[in-house]
Amino acid sequence: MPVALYAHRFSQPSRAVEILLRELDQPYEWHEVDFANGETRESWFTQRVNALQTIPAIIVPAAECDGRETEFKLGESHAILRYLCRHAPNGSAAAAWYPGAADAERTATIDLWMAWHHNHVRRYDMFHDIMNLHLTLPMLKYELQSNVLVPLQNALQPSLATLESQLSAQDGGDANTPMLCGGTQPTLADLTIACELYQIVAVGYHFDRYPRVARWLDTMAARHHFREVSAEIDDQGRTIREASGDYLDLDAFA
Ligand SMILES: N[C@@H](CCC(=O)N[C@@H](CS)C(=O)NCC(=O)O)C(=O)O
Repeated sequence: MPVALYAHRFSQPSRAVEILLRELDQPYEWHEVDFANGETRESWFTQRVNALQTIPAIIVPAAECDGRETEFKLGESHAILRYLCRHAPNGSAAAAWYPGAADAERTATIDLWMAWHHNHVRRYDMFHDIMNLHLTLPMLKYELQSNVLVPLQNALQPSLATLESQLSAQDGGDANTPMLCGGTQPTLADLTIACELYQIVAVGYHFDRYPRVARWLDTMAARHHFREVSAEIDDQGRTIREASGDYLDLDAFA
């Protein structure tokens, strides 16, 4: 039996996990969880899947675990991403994303950017409030833009500047786009941060003021599995832009 993935395509950490499973060519059983309507807080989910009440979450059947007689459950996307790389049947593909003991320094650098992701880029996640603005009454939309989205936009700028400077210090060779931890092979750090930023790009925000970030994100988004798993967020972004784009400052990072 394959790994069971509990997730939703509108959830950034869910997309990161699903893209990695595909990149590692690892079969999975898909279970969509309607997190926006509170399904992660229902007792079946809390008891059977993830006591932390969030997606993504995975359940690894006992037969797939190292010597365990019971299934193994795991939440928190970063923990899941690392676990999948450590236990992937295709070890060499996994090592490219997260080398582990084979390269302690590169792994530590990936860990650093993953930790940074949660405290910076994700902390100023705008998509959640863009959705709130999209779903609310027109008379409240300007208020949400100025009271909620502008502070998030401003708080995100230093993180984008940090990413710009990290990328400018990497060498991808003449024709290639460098990745966050050097070279042109993306790692878990690129995956998790790119999934986060991509969802506001899908709405129509662009990062012209941070050209290296823009180029890096384009390169990540052009990957086959990234594109496929992002199809729903692309559609949702387009819908928001068409219906509510006038209320958003889509040039905030231009
Ligand atoms: N730090 C967690 C964040 C997970 C998270 O916030 N998931 C959201 C969807 S993007 C969720 O499940 N929300 C449901 C809720 O808060 O009720 C991770 O990386 O997995």
